[in-house]
Amino acid sequence: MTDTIAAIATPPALGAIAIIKLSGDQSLKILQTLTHRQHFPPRRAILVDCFEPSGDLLDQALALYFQAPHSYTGEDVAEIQCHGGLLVARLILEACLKAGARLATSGEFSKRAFFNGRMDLSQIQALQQLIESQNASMAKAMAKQLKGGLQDFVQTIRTALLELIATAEVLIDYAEEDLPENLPETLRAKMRPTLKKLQHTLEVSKAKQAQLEGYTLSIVGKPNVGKSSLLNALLLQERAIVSPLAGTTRDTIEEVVYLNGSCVRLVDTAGIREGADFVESLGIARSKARMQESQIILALFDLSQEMDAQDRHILDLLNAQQDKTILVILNKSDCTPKLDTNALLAKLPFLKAPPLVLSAKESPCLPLIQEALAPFMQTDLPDVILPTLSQQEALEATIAHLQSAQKPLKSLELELFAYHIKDALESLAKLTSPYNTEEMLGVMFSQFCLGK
Ligand SMILES: Nc1nc2c(ncn2[C@@H]2O[C@H](COP(=O)(O)OP(=O)(O)OP(=O)(O)O)[C@@H](O)[C@H]2O)c(=O)[nH]1
Ligand SMILES: [Mg+2]
Repeated sequence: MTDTIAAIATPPALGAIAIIKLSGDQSLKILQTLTHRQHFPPRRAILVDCFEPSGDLLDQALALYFQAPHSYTGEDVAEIQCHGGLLVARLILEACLKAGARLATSGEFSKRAFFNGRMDLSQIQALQQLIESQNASMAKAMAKQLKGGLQDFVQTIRTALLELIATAEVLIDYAEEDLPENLPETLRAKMRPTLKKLQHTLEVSKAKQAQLEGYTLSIVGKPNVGKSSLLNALLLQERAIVSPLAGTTRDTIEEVVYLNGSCVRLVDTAGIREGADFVESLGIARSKARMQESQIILALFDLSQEMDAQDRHILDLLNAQQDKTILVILNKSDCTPKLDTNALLAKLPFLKAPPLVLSAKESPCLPLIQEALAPFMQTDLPDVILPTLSQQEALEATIAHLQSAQKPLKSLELELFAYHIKDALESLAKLTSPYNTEEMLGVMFSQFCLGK
């Protein structure tokens, strides 16, 4: 990979600056060609003029040169920060291409960083998740991981497993009567904290997936309870049509809001009722589907009306969604109350949050709902979180191998025990590096003094 790649690193939109990046052996030479300037001390911002090959001036810019291996990719890297806009950066990029660079493919800078050992796989993945993250605390966790948090985690587990193998291997050749008493229990006890740690990390990683992807919150209820009014109140704008006619909203309406530090997809749904016409029924089917896909449900009931069959139908639907965060909202608190709220809540004994009494018309809905949902949108994240499915699978495999290792312990088959632990090590290595596990194990074992 000795060719030099170039790309515009900033989004194609109007902004104050745009950045063109170069990486590869020719980076400095291309920079010199473009700027008609020879001297670029590394890691210094230099004010330069950028010229087209024809000699026409393109822009005044800041240029930075990073000498290999002290750069993001580990190669010679140059950056040109020019004025933002749709055209200037493109023209500078074209000039770079004419001067000998090749257009980079997506992710190619990071790929080079990986192959040059500047970042391991976990850091690349953390970087990707950091860019994609929809929520502030997840972004922080990923930034930590980018600095090597996952590597430290893997290293700690690896050391613990290597110790287990060492203990087992020393004893493999011993006659059974010479083995220490309670050996299976000793080894199992040694293994327990590691296994617990892995299981906890897996659980948390799966549970926090929603925080990475952003929550979906659906507003459900029978027709006319004020769902669209609540959506508008939360968006602080008249997004959905509100009317006293039951069945006003016929399709789902979705908007993204920023709630408790997370991007939340807010879904207003068609009021759920029996006996609706064909089109409304299609809308109702969508309401139910969106409700099932949500992590959080705002279930609306009308305080100004007595409970009816439609409300009871909603209660049945909620009963089938007990694993979700359900916030019951008793709306129209500005009207004379007729709803028997005790009877209603008795049908929902599994609720984790107390019901919220409000008026979508008159209450400050956004702060009220934000506060009510805060405990369910916890933003404290552990040091290590595995955001990708392949990492979660690697961890699951590690746990499975450790569990398999427990069986041969009973019959004191130490060789088989060590074999499973080695498998666990191999799966564990996939968290940070997808290949070369064989070689890595070789190095690790050579550092480890068996029989000590
Ligand atoms: N008094 C009072 N009226 C409300 C309140 N919230 C909504 N309404 C009224 O209730 C009626 C229905 O409101 P919508 O927001 O359209 O109700 P919806 O649940 O979206 O209804 P569908 O889309 O038909 O399912 C409208 O006339 C609203 O003005 C409230 O808190 N107090
Ligand atoms: Mg509506």
